Amino acid sequence: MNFDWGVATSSHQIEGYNEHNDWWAWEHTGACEGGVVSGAATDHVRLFRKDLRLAKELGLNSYRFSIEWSRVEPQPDQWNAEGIHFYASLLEECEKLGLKPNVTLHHFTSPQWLAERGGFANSVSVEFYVRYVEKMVQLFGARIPVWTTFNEPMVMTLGGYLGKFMPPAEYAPGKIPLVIRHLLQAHVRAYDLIHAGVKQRIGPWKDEPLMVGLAHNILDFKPRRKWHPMDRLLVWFLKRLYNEAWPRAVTGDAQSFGLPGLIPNVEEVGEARRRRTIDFLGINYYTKAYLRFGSSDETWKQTGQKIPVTLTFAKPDEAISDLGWAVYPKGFERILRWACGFAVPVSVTENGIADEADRLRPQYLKDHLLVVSKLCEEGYPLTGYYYWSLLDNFEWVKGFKPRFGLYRVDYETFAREMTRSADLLKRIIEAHRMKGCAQPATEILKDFLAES
Ligand code: GBH
Repeated sequence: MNFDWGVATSSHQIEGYNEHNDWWAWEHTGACEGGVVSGAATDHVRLFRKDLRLAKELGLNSYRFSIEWSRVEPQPDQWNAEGIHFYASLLEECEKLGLKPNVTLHHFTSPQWLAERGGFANSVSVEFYVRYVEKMVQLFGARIPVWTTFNEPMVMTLGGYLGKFMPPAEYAPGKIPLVIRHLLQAHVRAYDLIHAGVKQRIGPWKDEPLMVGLAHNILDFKPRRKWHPMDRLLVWFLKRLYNEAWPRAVTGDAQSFGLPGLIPNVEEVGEARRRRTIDFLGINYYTKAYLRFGSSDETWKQTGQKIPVTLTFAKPDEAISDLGWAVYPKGFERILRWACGFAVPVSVTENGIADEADRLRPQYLKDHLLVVSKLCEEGYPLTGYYYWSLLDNFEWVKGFKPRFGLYRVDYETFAREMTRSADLLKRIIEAHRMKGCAQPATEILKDFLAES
């Protein structure tokens, strides 16, 4: 069995100079913490060759990145040669280095011209997205073995229209069903388009089955007060809405995106009815989430509304990342077992920790890989593990402070520096190669667990 050992990145977080997307515009209104803007980010646009070599140095065999829509189509129907050339070069470099590309077509950012037309709240977004995907298939279809249509559609929707941590940052729950509907339509159309449009394959992965999927964020929800019926009810709701709705909708099950009394259900998307529209389910897992019934300053700050829901990512006694997210591999295990229940292969498309000192990351990495190895050995259909992220990067509304990278980035000089965790991952992969194990193996990981 093959296994994808990879790292994941996204265009806007590393490339720099994405001046034609909605995030860029939003950042310039002072929306991010400390008023920071993505600017040059990690200057990956210039340094990508070097960065891919850093990935290769770890012994990885796959790389998940995203195409920046606004870089290839800065104005509607105007295809930018330089932008297209950049992704062609990136793919070429992947081929040279033996890094199988897993290409995300949309990772939170939309062209500003689309945002100005209402973004995914407007039904024209579906047609625009489809045309963009058509173009990418035409240009790169022969060389891309793995596609991700959208990164975390649920996060994007709730962040844009409820939590206000993403553009358009409106409190508009009424638009949520509309946005989801359009994202689901766009996803299904893209799924069909890629399968129908890719006629001939070339390059090192031409014989691998063409895989089209979705990257879905999962939180392991818990009631903040174990005994509290309202907290428990919230957990039930959020599991259904946040964790379950998308995987069900793209595997032919019900499309129940609603939240009675708060968010109306999405009107059925006919194109998605009773059919599977993913070849793999990408899971992005970081942490757990506690839900408490009752409003808080935090909820108020985020939404400007007295919504009686408080979301936290750790209790006071738990080990936490620099973002305050609990380190919780147990939730990872539970989530992966659950995710494998959708009867499609599952790939961990993101898993990582913001840890500037690189103090918790080595253990985090080992514990989460151990979960993967255990499930692989039990026969679960896990096909890959992508660490988030190769480099420190622009962590959206939080700016550059949170550092997720296996390589540390000096934002003055753009120098990259290997962390202890990167070296650990490198040695783990090396040990697997030496023993001829394609998938993560508990036997091998045990040796590393003994290290402090
Ligand atoms: C992923 O999203 C992204 O795909 C990636 O781009 C990102 O860098 C990475 O994770 C690390 O964050 O209620 O305001 O506290 C993670 C999505 C981010 C969703 C935090 C929930 C909580 C926002 N999650 N968010 S808030």
